[in-house]
Amino acid sequence: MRLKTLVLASLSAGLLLTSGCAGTASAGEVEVSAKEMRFTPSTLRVGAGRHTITVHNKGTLTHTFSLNELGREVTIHPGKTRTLSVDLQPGTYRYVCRILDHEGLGMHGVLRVSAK
Ligand SMILES: [Cu+2]
Repeated sequence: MRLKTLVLASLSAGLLLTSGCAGTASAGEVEVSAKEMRFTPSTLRVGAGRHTITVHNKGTLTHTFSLNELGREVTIHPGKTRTLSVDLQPGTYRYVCRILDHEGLGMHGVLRVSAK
């Protein structure tokens, strides 16, 4: 599913993008859900540049969304939403939950950033 047009339209309209099952976006908003014990989607694809990653905790435990290589992290309590603004260079970055052994239990994903 190509989201570029939708993302741009959503941004210009000031609407919240609800990407649902899609894990691809070219600019702006990226949405991730955290729930025991996985992130959805577990692969995110974006173009290089500045992005706001919105993380929804739909579970019953506290989780983190941690981009260890970038030294960036948010902690999200159950039922809450946190956002993280990141300036992304092309590359592949792993995101994990750093609570206890959540990563080992499946809370990890990959953020793939392509050159524009
Ligand atoms: Cu967790």
